[in-house]
Amino acid sequence: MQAPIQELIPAELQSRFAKARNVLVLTGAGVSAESGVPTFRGGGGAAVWKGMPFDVISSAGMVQQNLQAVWEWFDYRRNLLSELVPNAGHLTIASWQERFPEFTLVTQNVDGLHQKAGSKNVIELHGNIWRARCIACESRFDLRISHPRPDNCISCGERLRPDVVLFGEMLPAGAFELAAERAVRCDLCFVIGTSALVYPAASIPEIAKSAGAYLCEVNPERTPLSNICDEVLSGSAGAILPLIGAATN
Ligand code: BV8
Repeated sequence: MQAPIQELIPAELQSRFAKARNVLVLTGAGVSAESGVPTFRGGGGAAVWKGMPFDVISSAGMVQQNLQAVWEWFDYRRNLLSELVPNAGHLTIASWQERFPEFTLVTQNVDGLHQKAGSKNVIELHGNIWRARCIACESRFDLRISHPRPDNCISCGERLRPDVVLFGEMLPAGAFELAAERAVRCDLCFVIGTSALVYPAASIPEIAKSAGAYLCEVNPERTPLSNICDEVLSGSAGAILPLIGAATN
C-alpha cells in the first residue's frame, strides 16, 4: 500500500512549490531514460559507439577527423528516437509551464522529447539532434522533414553536421547566458536526471543556489550536486515528478 502522496513529498518542498513565483528546471539524459533513451553514464558504464566512448565520437575533433562516423552515430540515435515518446516526467514538466508566473526549462538533452511533451521556449544548451547545420554558412535544416538526410547545404553546397554541441565546442550563442540569468532570478530550482558532470551546464543549479533558490534534485543516484541541494528525492523522474504537482493540488 503506497503511503499518501503528502508523505512522499517533503512538506517544505510542497510549501515552496505551492508558493513559488519563478521556477527553473534543468534536465539531463535521465529524464528521457523512461522513454527508452539510453543515458550516457548510467549503469556504471558509458555509451560507446563502434568502440569509441561517446565523448570521443561526440567531439569537435571527430567532426574534423571523420564527419561520416559522427553522422552514423547521430543517424543511429535519431532512428532509435523516432519510435520513442515523452514519459510522465516530460509531461509533468510541460504542465508546470502554466503553473507559475515565471517558468524556465533548461535541458542538456538533444532528443526533442520536452518539446514533443508540449514544453515551449526550451533552452537547449547542447543543441538538437533533429537539426543539421552547415559547417560554412551555418544554415540550419530540420531533419524531421528532410528524408533522406541531406549531406550538403542547399544554400552554399558545403557539408552539413549535426546541430549539436559536441565536447570541446562552445554552447549556442546566448543559451548559457540566458539560462544563468534565469537561474539567478528563480526561487525554486529542480535539477532532474543529470549526473552533473558536464560543464558549463552543471553550473546552472549552482548559480541558482548561490542566488538564494531552494534547490531540489530528482535522481535515483547521488551526484556532485547532491550535497548543495536543499532536497534530494531519490527515484525516477517519471514516478516522482507527477507526485510533486499532485501533492500540492
Ligand atoms: C564548453 C551533445 C567552452 C552531444 C553533450 C569546465 C568549464 C567548461 C568546460 C569544461 C569544464 N571542464 C571540462 C570541460 C569540457 C567539457 C566537459 O564538461 N567535460 C566533462 C565531461 C568533464 N565541456 C564541454 O566541452 C562543453 N563546452 O565548455 O565550451 C569550452 C570550449 C572549448 C574548450 C573549453 C571550454 C560542451 C559540453 C557539451 C557536450 N555535449 N551532448 C551528444 O548528445 O552526443 S554532453 C552530454 O552529456 C549530453 O548532452 C548529456 O546530457 C550531458 C550530461 O550528461 P547527463 O545528461 O547528466 O547524462 P548522464 O548519462 O551523465 O547521467 C544521467 C543521470 O540520470 C544519472 O545521474 C542517472 O542516475 C540519472 N537517471 C537515470 N535514470 C533516471 C535518472 N534520473 C531520473 N529519472 C530516471 N528515470
